[in-house]
Amino acid sequence: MKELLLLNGPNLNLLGEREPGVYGAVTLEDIERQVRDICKQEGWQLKSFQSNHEGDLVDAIHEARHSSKGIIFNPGAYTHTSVALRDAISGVNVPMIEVHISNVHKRESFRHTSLLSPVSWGQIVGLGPIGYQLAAKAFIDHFKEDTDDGEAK
Ligand code: DHK
Repeated sequence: MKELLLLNGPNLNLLGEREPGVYGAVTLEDIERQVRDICKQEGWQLKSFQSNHEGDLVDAIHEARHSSKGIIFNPGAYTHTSVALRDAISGVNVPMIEVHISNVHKRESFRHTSLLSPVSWGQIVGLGPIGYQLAAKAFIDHFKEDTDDGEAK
């Protein structure tokens, strides 16, 4: 079965209570359920992981190279700082869609730069939590003719 990895970085475990004016009322659990439902309907499997620790996110990206067709990734604040996460994405042959709930370009200038965007397949920014679902649909559509389930041989 084809698999997607839903990866969330620091502070995204607090969705629903964290700055609701910026990030909304939807929790990470809600997002995982919504994305999992889309995957299920299309015969895909979803793996989901959140961490507040950069190295754990690097490890999850490395693991994805054995199993996942694509990575839906909100790196949180690491978007703007992490060479390690950028190198991890560059180092695995798994396309990544970068998702931001808020429109980072309307916010503080330090959020305008993403170290990850140049190594992403695409970005979805500022559409709220539905961005994660749109990313899943984009992957599923992209791989619809692909019969390889992505598992390591
Ligand atoms: C989430 C964060 O935690 C911030 O550090 C980013 C991003 C924006 C978001 O909009 O999902 O700057």
